[in-house]
Amino acid sequence: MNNIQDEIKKFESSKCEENNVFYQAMEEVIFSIAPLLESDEKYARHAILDRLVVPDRIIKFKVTWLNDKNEIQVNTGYRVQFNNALGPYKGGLRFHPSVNEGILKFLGFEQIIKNSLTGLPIGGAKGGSDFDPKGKSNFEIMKFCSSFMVELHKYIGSRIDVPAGDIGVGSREIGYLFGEYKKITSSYEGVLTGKPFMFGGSLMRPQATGYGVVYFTQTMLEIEGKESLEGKTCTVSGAGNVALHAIEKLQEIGAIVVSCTDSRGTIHDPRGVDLCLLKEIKLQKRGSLEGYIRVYPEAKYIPFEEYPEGAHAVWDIPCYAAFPCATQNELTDIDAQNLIVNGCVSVSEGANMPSTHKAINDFLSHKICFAPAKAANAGGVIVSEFEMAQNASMSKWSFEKVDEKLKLAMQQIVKRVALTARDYGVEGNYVDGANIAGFKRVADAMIAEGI
Ligand code: NDP
Ligand code: 2IT
Repeated sequence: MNNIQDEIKKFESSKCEENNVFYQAMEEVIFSIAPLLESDEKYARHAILDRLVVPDRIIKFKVTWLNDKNEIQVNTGYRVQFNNALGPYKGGLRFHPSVNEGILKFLGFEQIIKNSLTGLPIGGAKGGSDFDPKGKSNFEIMKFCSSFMVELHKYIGSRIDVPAGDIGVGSREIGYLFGEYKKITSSYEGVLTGKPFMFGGSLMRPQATGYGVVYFTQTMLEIEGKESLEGKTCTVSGAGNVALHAIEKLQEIGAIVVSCTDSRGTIHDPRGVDLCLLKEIKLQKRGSLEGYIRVYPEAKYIPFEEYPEGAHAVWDIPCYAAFPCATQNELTDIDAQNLIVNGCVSVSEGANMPSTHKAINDFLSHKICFAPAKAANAGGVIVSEFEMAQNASMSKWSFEKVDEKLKLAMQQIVKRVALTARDYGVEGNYVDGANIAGFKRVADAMIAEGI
């Protein structure tokens, strides 16, 4: 391996639009780990970077299924098995029309470093399909999931690769996928996590990512000598699994959450959002957030198209702490400037890579406490690993036990990241701290395992 600039040049020359988000994720890691690579030549000698940025394999397959009108539908399915140096491939499945190989490579790459940071024995992977679950009946979801698993089952297993949920994939989809896996293989094993509780799911898996982001933020604010979240105004984006559970925990600890978003618009309710109503609209009815203002006409609904290009209404609301929990690149440099000008003290990423590169640089240069996704949203995969442990030992842990272990794991990640940043001369920079600590563990395992 040559120097960092050569590495970047090499990746630049092979860039294509589909891979933009993958390069964004990769470049961030490469820049962060430069001091580690310079201080220890073994990583170059073992060509770790060259080996780490190429997935072990990418599985791509056709998914054919029948809709409710008995018409044949065709989608593409993927599984990117990125790296299993630390344990079985592990990472979610995303069902969304935007899914392509580049998005799954970015998510799989982030997952390697995230899973490494947890200190648990799990490798990195991601998968999914361009299938759009919106507007589909339960039967259509079931038929799609069955067809998807007819192909995917060949490549997964409780000690091989253990998929879970992500955007568009929750316990309903995991249930159908598990049912089909069991039918094909006759094996009742913990091959997927995020299962419904009644057949092997862990208590608290649905809450884990959202709660974990809040636990991370509490510890980070304490370490950085900032005021706690209690009584503070917080903004959250998204209105799915991660966002709603982040809101739930924030409200439980006494913060006032004044916003959420979905793919069409933003709700701003200065008195604090009504979480029960949000759950009814988004989880039960799977509807649009616009329904919120029919119940609370004094709240504001701002459709996305009504906001200037490149900016988002949710990040223009004054807050103490911001929690982007929807999707990648949903927080731009314009949004970062708005948050900074409005006095925001901390930004914690619940979604994967929600902040653009420029936005992150703005936060870091203004000394905003910035919790990067691969550290802050690790709660989901941590409880997934707890689910694997429960399945393997045929046991069930109580809600309190899982919650306690999750809290401890998140606190340990914050400390690991903060200490690593300090050791490498970038105190307070949790981006570099997370990338260096996550990279180092997986790189050392790769060296010990040989080529
Ligand atoms: P869900 O499908 O439950 O929810 C996604 C939410 O984000 C929905 O409200 C959706 O709106 C909204 N959304 C999706 N795309 C956009 C967009 N382009 N602009 C604005 N809003 C959008 O997914 P999750 O909550 O599980 O995932 C959210 C993020 O968290 C993702 O980045 C995911 O990778 C990450 N993550 C998830 C984990 C998990 O355990 N589930 C673990 C760690 C990270 P609508 O309702 O209109 O579709
Ligand atoms: O991005 C993520 O960490 C997830 N979607 C959860 C992965 C998992 O295996 O639980």
